[in-house]
Amino acid sequence: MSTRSTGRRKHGGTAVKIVVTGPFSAGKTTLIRTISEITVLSTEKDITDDTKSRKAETTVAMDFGRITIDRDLVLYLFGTPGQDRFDFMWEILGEGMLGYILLVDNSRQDSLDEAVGILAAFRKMARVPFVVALNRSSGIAPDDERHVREVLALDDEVAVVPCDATDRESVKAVLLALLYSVVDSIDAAEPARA
Ligand SMILES: Nc1nc2c(ncn2[C@@H]2O[C@H](COP(=O)(O)OP(=O)(O)OP(=O)(O)O)[C@@H](O)[C@H]2O)c(=O)[nH]1
Ligand SMILES: [Mg+2]
Repeated sequence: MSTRSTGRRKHGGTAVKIVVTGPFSAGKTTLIRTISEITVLSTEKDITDDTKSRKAETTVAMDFGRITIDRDLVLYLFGTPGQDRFDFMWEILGEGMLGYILLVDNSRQDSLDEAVGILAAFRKMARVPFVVALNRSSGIAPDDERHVREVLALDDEVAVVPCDATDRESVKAVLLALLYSVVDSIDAAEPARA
């Protein structure tokens, strides 16, 4: 499948697709709502199974938001469902993405464990840049980062960044980390001509 596509927009800027994925209740919908300049289209439904004790609603199809970086670049943000009974949506939403954010709830070990399978599915789907954002954390201790890198088997070039999905500046920093990774991957693929 195609792994990277960009759309030219009317005024000449570029629109790219970014996916926000991660385990159940990691904060994906919150992150997109925090940063989006348009009202986020969310498909949340009441939870009826035993995960109800954790929260009332879950994303069943997708979240959709938009953020204009500057006149040349607009990001379309697609949030996935976190529950694996909706995992058929991951591939649909991943089609054509420039890169993705793997959001993990840093306050719960089971969130990191759940992220392993999601990352495996995304890596299989597309070889595009991604960053790991640790939600509900203002900073990351070196030991915590080592642990996350080990559990997710991350290459050195994959950034692991702290995140507060309720804070606009924090979400911006996560998106920037992803955009830097995208630029680095383009530089690596196209070495400067002598
Ligand atoms: N304190 C704090 N709460 C957060 C943060 N991010 C999310 N939450 C809360 O955590 C709960 C889950 O957040 P959601 O945004 O629904 O998580 P999700 O990843 O979209 O969940 P699913 O779609 O069910 O997988 C909500 O009650 C949020 O208000 C955060 O950074 N800090
Ligand atoms: Mg959600």
